[in-house]
Amino acid sequence: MKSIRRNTQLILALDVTDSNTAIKISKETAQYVDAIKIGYPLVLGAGLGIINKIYEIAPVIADFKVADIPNTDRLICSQTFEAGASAVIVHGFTGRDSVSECVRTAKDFNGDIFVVTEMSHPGAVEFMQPNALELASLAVECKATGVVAPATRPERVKQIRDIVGDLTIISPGVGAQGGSAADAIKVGADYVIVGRGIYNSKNPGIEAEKIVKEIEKCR
Ligand code: 3DU
Repeated sequence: MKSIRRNTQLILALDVTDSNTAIKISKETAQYVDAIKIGYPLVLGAGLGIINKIYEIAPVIADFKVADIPNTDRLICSQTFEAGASAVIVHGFTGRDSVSECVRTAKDFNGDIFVVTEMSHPGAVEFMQPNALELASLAVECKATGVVAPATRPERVKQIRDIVGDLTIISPGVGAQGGSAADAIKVGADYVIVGRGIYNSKNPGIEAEKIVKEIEKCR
């Protein structure tokens, strides 16, 4: 299985809902992204087979925010890895047994698990923010590959970095949600995730290249 690359530090969030558009944008942006993150919008629109089609273009992160009992989590993760995903995003609030089961399942496929800490939208301050640092610790304890942390709150990415050490931080919220790629990278994100800012633009390739250049300046 292809691992997520470490070249540009940009991950495309491909939340379009039809297969042809998804493939077209994947091809246009492939040289600028280290992985393509897909989730329910695309899989519900195009079917699970879309994972394999995109995998031929770039490594795929399946953002299914898995949040169930360990047995159900195992079934969801194994189906997703079998479909060709290189990584699966899971919630941590379900507890260590559920997260550990996801990590165990990922190992069977040589895949990665990323645990959500604090989400990037305003509502995340209600229930997620008070628990985000503990969720970050849980990801370390369960030996996840990394965590998802909010580019909309760089100060939180910094705090989460202090907790997760050398785990990988992937950071959504750049562009449409108001976060900046440079700020997120400067405070310790390994990758920024950008969706609408790229796939809604007239020329997704050019937009992706712009963000990559912005990231390069921070190195
Ligand atoms: O706002 P954008 O269009 O750039 O998309 C961001 C993507 O990242 C989108 O797929 C969303 O579901 C996902 N995401 C967050 O935005 C925030 C999180 O905390 C976790 C995932």
